[in-house]
Amino acid sequence: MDELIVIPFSHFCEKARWGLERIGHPFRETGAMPVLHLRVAKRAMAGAPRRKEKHASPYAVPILVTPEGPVAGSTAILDHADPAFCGGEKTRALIADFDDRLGPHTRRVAYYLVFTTPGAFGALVRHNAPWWQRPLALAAPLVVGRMQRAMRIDREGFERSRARVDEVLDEVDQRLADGRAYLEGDEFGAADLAFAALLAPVLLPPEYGAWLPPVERFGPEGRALVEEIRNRPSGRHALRVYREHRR
Ligand SMILES: N[C@@H](CCC(=O)N[C@@H](CS)C(=O)NCC(=O)O)C(=O)O
Repeated sequence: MDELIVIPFSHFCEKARWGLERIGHPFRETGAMPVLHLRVAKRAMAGAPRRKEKHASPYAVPILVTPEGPVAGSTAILDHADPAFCGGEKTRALIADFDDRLGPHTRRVAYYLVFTTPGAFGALVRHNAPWWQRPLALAAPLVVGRMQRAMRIDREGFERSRARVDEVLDEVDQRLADGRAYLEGDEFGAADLAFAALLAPVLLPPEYGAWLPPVERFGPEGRALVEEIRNRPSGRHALRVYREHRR
């Protein structure tokens, strides 16, 4: 059976996991915490051509390990499982745009909120890590420091990324303004899945495929941010997509 290597709470991993489940492609999941994922990913990618990722390292997850070799990247994984799943050119362009302009920025915003909330990163580890990686929670300050540097997670980055998320949400609000039920019309599709998964770190939908902190855990700034996103048309759309299509 194919093995999906993930950082369990990562939203790009959620996109792949949700898509594979929907397609009905059998897989088992191997989870690793950030930084520890590097070893697992390097082993999985051994011998494969080096990837160039715009917003992540060459060892970014998700990676699907298949008998034919590793498949890296959420969309490539879905294509491997079902070449028709991501639809035609227009849908693919929309998904690629969410990958590029939404995912990296929701991640930075969410990590900033987690890193500035006492105990939140440790809780993410304790709830999501395989048992033998749980002691990592004790080394949280070291791991957090490394992640902050690697992903430029600071106040300035948070504010810049927050504005970028809003830009994409404005566009999605606009797209939904004609009353359509889904991003591309009447039917749920891969673009809805990608959008909802990549927005999830700042939406915190209860149906998410890994443990995310409940909104009450954050301070006033984080709670207000999540509530604001949940209450705009694009946020309501993603919440509904989770409620009606995640399981
Ligand atoms: N374009 C990639 C992005 C994947 C990505 O950014 N993965 C992040 C987790 S959200 C990661 O593995 N970061 C750690 C690293 O880059 O080593 C995809 O669609 O899968």
